[in-house]
Amino acid sequence: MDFLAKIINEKKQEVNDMPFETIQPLRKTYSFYQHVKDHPEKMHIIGEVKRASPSKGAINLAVNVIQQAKAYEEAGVTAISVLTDEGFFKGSIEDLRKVAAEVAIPVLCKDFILDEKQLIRARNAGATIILLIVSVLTKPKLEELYNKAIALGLEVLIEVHDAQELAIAESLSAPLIGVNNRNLKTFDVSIEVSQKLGQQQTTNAVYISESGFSTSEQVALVKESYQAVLVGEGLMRQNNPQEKVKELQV
Ligand code: IGP
Repeated sequence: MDFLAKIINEKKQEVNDMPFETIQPLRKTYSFYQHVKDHPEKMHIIGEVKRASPSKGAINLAVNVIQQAKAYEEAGVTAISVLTDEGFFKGSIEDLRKVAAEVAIPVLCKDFILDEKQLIRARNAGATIILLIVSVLTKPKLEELYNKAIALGLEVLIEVHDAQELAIAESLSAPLIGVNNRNLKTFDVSIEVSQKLGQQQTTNAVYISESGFSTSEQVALVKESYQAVLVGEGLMRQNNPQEKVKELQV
């Protein structure tokens, strides 16, 4: 079984056991999409709080998530992503809740979302953006969750990894499209994935290149076709994440 299949197997069980929460008020912040459109001159950065990953093991297990997120915010990131998967990434919804309570900017719930219960849980914890990964959902399920998330007032980042998936995201007129440079089945990372798909964008979406960034030279490679980059490990391994965010701004 590949990595992704293992993750999804466990996630199905987790979601099964998850209670249906009552809906709490949406946390107030700006729209990530609108903010990027209003500031087209710069390369936006989404800083990710990521303790560990299935491919790398521990990255920064004992991180103080609030300190880390505040460092990102002070350095000028446009949003913060928090890995909430416990089994494979050692994150938690509590990590997201803590971060969202302490920052003013949009927070993305980074998880493998399969069910509406996860949308409500993310919103109640303070997320204003959620991730939907095309390769783990059927087209009808993707559309259903996309529409439910919008109805909940959430912004949706649709993640793709190849041209076929990109076409699906674009067919939904998704405002936020993420191209993951990492293949979730093998965990191989190549920024060329974003460069190649950069040629195939056909909508007015905000395009975000995700994974594998640790230098400003790498960020510059995707500057032409992408308005934002999402950076996890490259910031989590730094003693001074704030300095690193500034360095990556090209
Ligand atoms: C961050 P990196 O290489 O900077 O640590 O990658 C982010 O893109 C990655 O964590 C990610 C991810 C995902 C994790 C992208 N899509 C989906 C879990 C699920």
